[in-house]
Amino acid sequence: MAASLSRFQGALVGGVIGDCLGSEFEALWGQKIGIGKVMSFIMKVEDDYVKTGNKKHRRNLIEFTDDTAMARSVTKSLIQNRGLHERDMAKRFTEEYLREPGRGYGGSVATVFRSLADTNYADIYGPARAQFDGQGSYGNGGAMRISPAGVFSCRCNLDMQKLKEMSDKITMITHSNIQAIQGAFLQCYAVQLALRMEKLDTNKFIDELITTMETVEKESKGHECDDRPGTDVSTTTDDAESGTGDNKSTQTFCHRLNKIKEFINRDEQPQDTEVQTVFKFDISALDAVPAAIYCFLQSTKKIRDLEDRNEFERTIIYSISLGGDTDTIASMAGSIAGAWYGIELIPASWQHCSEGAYEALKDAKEMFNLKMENI
Ligand code: F2R
Ligand code: MG
Ligand code: MG
Ligand code: MG
Repeated sequence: MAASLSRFQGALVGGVIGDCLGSEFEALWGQKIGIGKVMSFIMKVEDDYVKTGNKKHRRNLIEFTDDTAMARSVTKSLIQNRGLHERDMAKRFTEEYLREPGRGYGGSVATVFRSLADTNYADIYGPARAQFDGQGSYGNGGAMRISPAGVFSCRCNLDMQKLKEMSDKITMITHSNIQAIQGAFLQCYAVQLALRMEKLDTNKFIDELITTMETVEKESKGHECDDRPGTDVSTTTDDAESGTGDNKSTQTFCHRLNKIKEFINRDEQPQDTEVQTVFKFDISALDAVPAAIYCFLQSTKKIRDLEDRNEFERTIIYSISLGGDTDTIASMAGSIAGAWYGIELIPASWQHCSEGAYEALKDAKEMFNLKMENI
């Protein structure tokens, strides 16, 4: 079944809202946030909307960050070119960064943009490959912007393999590390799946992600999807050293996805500390993407202290409350939730206060109305 306009809009606007609202808490690394603090902030946003209504000049517009800046480039490039045009995409990322470098970009990705501009885009993928002494960035910057590609894929019926090719190419413009590439694909595929699934079945959803990532991780040499001790799948810090009890065998997307399945099938909502220990909510793609998927799926059920909030609202508030990379995780969870529930579940007040939400609404319509025969 073809996805509706409402779900296209939900996916793109949901991503912007998560970024804007989550960015208020992004700087609080290591601090406990919790539902109470997020709710105080959300209630101020909603109160402000009641006072200012639909006035054209919004008083407290919350600015979007790099997540939305880059996602917008993905959206606009795919629309303009009716598909992937790597040079155009790289140019949009770079020009956007050079126009507004203060949007809270990752610590190292600016090097890629400067190098692309300095070399006049001679080698689109070269600068990213050179990052971190040739290891490439494992940051979540590829995943945080990829959702529009998942939406676009529903317009031109891309199968899994073609979607992966597109996602990989968009990601590799800035991120060449295998974890960043796989994490971006997982996010992209989750958005596509949310858009095309007719019935809300969380176990079917997570099972399809697990099956898909088993294939993806098996195909990547040295990244087998199993828990054999010693499987060398990580270029991040071995968590055994950091006292979390993890080891390299847990550093796969499949391992995290299976944890999600276990968590969402419990009778009781897991304690925050347990969730944070397993998913970490960090800046790496391996931590952030499963964290976002978990928040979305757990929020299909009631969340403690959020009994009077709808499923989309729960997804965003719960994601932010768990701390860490709040803008990015809420943005990715927001895209999946928006794709699943549609624009109707996104409060008008949240859209009103978030810079870029109305533009995302328009972009989604444009993408939805693309003529199939031209693609
Ligand atoms: N940068 C942030 N948040 C920090 C606070 C911003 C604040 N508002 C401000 O303005 O100062 N958020 C944004 O960055 C994340 C996406 O990052 P991206 O695009 O992946 O960037 P980068 O630079 O490639 O990687 C991020 C950091 O990860 C570490 N790292 C990555 N790969 C590594 C490797 N192979 N070896 C060692 N370290 C590696 C580095 O510390 C990088 O700087 C999103 O959260 C977005 O919201
Ligand atoms: Mg950001
Ligand atoms: Mg950094
Ligand atoms: Mg972030």
